[in-house]
Amino acid sequence: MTKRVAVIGAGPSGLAQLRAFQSAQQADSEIPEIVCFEKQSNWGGLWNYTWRTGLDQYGEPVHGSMYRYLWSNGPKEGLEFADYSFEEHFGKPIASYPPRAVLFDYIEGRVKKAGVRDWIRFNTAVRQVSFDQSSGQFDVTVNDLPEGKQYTEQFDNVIVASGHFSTPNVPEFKGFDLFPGRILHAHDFRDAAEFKDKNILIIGTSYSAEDIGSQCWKYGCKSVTVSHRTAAMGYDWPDNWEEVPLLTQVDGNTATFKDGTSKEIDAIILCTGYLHYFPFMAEDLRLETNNRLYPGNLYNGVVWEDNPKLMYLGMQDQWYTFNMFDAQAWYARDVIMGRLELPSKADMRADTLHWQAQEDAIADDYESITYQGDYTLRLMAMTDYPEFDITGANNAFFEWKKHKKAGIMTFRDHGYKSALTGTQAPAHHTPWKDALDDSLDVYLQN
Ligand code: FAD
Ligand code: NA7
Repeated sequence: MTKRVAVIGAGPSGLAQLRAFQSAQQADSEIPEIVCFEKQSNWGGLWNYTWRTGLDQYGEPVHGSMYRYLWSNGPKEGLEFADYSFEEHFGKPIASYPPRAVLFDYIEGRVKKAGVRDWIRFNTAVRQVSFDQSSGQFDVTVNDLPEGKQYTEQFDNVIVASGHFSTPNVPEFKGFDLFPGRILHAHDFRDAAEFKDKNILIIGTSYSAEDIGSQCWKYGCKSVTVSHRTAAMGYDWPDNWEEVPLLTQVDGNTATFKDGTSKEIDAIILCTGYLHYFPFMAEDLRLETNNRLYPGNLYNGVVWEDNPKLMYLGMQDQWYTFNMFDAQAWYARDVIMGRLELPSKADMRADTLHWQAQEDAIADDYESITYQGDYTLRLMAMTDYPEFDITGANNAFFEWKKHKKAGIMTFRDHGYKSALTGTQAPAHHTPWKDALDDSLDVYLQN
């Protein structure tokens, strides 16, 4: 009997898994039956933009956290699929920081070519996954949302690729209940134009804080104040930016910070990160971790050590994205197809603890990038995923870091060399700060 594999989510990680199996099939291997469950009506995960926030038309929590005008926050040379270059997709070299619509087009191009859309059951939310010891299979209960029908099927393997930047981490600060303006989490941020002429307060100092602040600045907010818990970002910000210590309270429109200073603000955007949240997984199968490079209990960052028939993709904090998900998906495929053997549970656990200790010893972002590059390389070396120049990709990230330091509002005007084709990306035709129309057509006019 053919094995059945369930993939949860058709974002970049889930699609990597479909492409991994399809590439084995293309090479004449017999592959398991693959069923991918996707709760949205289209593929692309976070890259499938939605205007919706809160609950969707079926009462499901909206997955999307992306906003209009989002451009890649790192160079595309760090995420390029090794089996499908940007040049192959667009038919010409393009600049290094594509807007969301351009990256969506690229993600979609590879899976359209692979012809795997029929493997996906769209509008289908996974509700419960449990393991039946007697049958040695998983029971996967799903809800066909438009039909309102719930059903359960059995699978030999389950691959969770449902992402972890969707369920917001929402702290509360004193005075929020009486604040007269809007308070939202980055997950619900959609259009910077809403904050034109407003004084905004951002809490947090990571990607969302930096990029949502930059978006609001680009589209005409009056001022940006960024409040940090641990340390300021320290970039050379425009004149109407200020970095301040952690918020202690708001009183009307007045925000007060840990150093006793205060400011008048109109809106508060919590860029305070996300939770790894998998309520549909039985407790003994549920990954619980903070946002880190090497989550626990996952051998090689993928295999659930307590039950290796279960895998998780893309659960790491991310410098590398699409190509790392690919390396994981090819690895998961080969474990499922019996091409790779796993060590004992004790050895898997010891290996994970070893890599977590290495992660804990990382001193700075450069080491962090190298660590994740090395991890991706280790996985790639175990499968037939096409090798690419990881050192070259690391270098693109290193240059990106330096360009950010040199100019936080100009770093996206730089181009890098593809680690795949060696092609140097052209500069975009318009500086990022002036490129208000970031549609696919306009972006590709270079
Ligand atoms: P996701 O893209 O989150 O996809 C998960 C999929 O699973 C979704 O389609 C969802 O609908 C589905 N799903 C979830 N739960 C269920 C369920 N119960 N049943 C069925 N389906 C389900 N990365 C970059 O490389 N560059 C960037 O510039 C960049 N910008 C980002 C900006 C923001 C605001 C955020 C939040 C993330 C950004 N990322 C960026 C990182 C992002 O995590 C990855 O690019 C990528 O989208 C992760 O892919 P994924 O498939 O693991 O998860
Ligand atoms: P991250 O990268 O997980 O960062 C979360 C930020 O939120 C980080 O600066 C935290 O500060 C801060 N945080 C978390 N909780 C609090 C509280 N209670 N108070 C103050 N500050 C807090 O999330 P992002 O949304 O920025 O990025 C996620 C992905 O989206 C990323 O991969 C990008 O590709 C886009 P800390 O440093 O811990 O003090």
